[in-house]
Amino acid sequence: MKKSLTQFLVEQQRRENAMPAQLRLLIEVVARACKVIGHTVNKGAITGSLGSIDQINVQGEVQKRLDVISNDILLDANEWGGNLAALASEEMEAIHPIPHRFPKGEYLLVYDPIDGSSNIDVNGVVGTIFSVLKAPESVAGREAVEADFLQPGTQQVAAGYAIYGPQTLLVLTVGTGVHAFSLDREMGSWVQTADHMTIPRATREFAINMANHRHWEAPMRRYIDELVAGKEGARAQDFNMRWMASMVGDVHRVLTRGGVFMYPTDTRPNMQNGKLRLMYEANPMAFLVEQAGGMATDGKRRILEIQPDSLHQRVGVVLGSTDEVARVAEYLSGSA
Ligand code: AHM
Ligand code: MG
Repeated sequence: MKKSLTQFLVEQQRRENAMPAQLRLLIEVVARACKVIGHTVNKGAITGSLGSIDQINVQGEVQKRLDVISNDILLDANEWGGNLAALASEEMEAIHPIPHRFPKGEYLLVYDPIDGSSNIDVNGVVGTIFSVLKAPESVAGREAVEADFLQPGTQQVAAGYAIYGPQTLLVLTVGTGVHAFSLDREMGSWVQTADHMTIPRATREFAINMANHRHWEAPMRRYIDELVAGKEGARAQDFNMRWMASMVGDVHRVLTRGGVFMYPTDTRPNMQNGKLRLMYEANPMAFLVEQAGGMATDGKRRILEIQPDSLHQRVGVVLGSTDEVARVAEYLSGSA
């Protein structure tokens, strides 16, 4: 019989430097919520979950109905369980401390309930990204505040994503490699289908939104132009391009067969800090990518070492196969 998520987590708990029981329970609750989100994504128009609602989120983006539904599913599943001191999400401007009627736990959960929202209505790949941090000890005697969340990604104790594609998968790290679990719909359980996923150092595949080419800084344009020039250019080899407009989908491909994924900062006034969010997009993905032997940088700094100064802060992202990520970083830092 294949290993279930529960068995995997119990084994992690029994290791030396074991994962605490509260963290295991928290991951189980998140995984359960992702099953419900996956079910809702799958039902689509049958249950009326597609389309936009008349509401703008903190990022100034029109919220999709599924963004709001999925945010509520994660909130409802997690707030009563006693594992968290607070939650925060792309879809909520402020953090959500655990209400007084529920016991408070030791962890903080940050998530993007539906990443790749523009894919919802076209039946493209979407996912849920999450990151778990330990709350400062002082939180035991007071209400959690945003400052408690502002820890660099190196402090994450778990991170992962659920991907709602042809198969529904949960890809997880608790700092002991990257492991994938497939949702067996008939059984209703997560079954381990990959362990110690690794990203090859070298790749000939890249992912970037080429429509932004004219806005990029010169070093970024140089790097991509060299890839596109293929055999006839400076790299003397052909590269292939993929872009799913869903970070979960694109990063899943990178974890599966290698590649370099980029959403760089650019010269537009609203893009000088990039598009993707540090705390619930870049950090969890950077943790996974590093655990799989890859590299993740904003072009100049290791993403996991960036000290956040606000919950919804954005960051440039270059991640994946080490040889290519290192080359982009060299170009961007002016050392090549
Ligand atoms: P979202 O969280 O609002 O869905 O935005 C993040 C998404 C990423 O999943 C994806 O890599 C990127 O935005 C796509 O951007 P673009 O529409 O510029 O291709
Ligand atoms: Mg989103």
